[in-house]
Amino acid sequence: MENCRISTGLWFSEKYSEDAVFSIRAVRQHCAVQSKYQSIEVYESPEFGRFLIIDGIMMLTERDEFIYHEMITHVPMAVHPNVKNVLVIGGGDGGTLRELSRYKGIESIDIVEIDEEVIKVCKEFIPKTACGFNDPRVNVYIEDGIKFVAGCKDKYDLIIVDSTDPIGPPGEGLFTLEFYKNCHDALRADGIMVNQHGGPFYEVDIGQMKRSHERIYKVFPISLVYQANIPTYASGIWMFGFASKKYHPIRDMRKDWEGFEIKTDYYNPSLHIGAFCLPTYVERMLKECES
Ligand code: AG3
Repeated sequence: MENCRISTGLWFSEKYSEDAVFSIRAVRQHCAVQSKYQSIEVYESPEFGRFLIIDGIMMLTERDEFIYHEMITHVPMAVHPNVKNVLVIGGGDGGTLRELSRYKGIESIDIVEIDEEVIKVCKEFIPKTACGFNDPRVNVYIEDGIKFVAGCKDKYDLIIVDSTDPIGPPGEGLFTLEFYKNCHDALRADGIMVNQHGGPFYEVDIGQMKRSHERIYKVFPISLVYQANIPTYASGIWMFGFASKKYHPIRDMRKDWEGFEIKTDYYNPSLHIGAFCLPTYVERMLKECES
């Protein structure tokens, strides 16, 4: 069977556990940088286009990044009735900024990225997402997001935590109770926080998902988890946290989102509702964290 054979060449592999890996054939490595914080690589692949790896973990591919960036952005934007000031923590590739920039009503978008190298690399090699930095409403802060939010009170309508995984700095501090409390306080009385929430399948990802939910649940009166199918993240199912002071993600959905006429390839209002319906094994794990 010709199509079952693995050809030789340059393969990028991410280890999902001791016993499972995911591999993508690359035809070229565009860059490999060791910043003060992490290793950053960009490859070119026939199947997924360019892809960004940080510390050996897949951050995005050109082919499926739309799923992650649409879901982390349009879900809260389709709930909050009047988002004017947004804070993005992490997200140095610019994909979340690109999606936010589609909303004319937003007045300012602050992004706090700790690692300037991520922005530089993406501006050079991944313009598909880095174009998000071109919006004049975007203000870039090269700082530690943890410290940045600790200094903000009652300032944002929406905070999007577009972080790496909580394995070592800089990602780790973005999953602590203290950080979530600070995000809560940095939001206005009807603010929403959305975060990258780990995966429900492999052991390391489950740990991240459970810890995140356990802590966010303690801090926000409304704390729900939603999913998206992301082919290049471990197991293909990935979670987002929806934490809110006032609005419920389904009951308070805007009726007029389609009126914005934003062209999406994954998100739509029916899927928005469906994304909060979780598989039983995931629901069960999340329930365990809610005591
Ligand atoms: N933010 C990182 C997602 C982490 C995915 N983790 C994983 N696959 N183990 C994505 C960057 C896109 N803005």
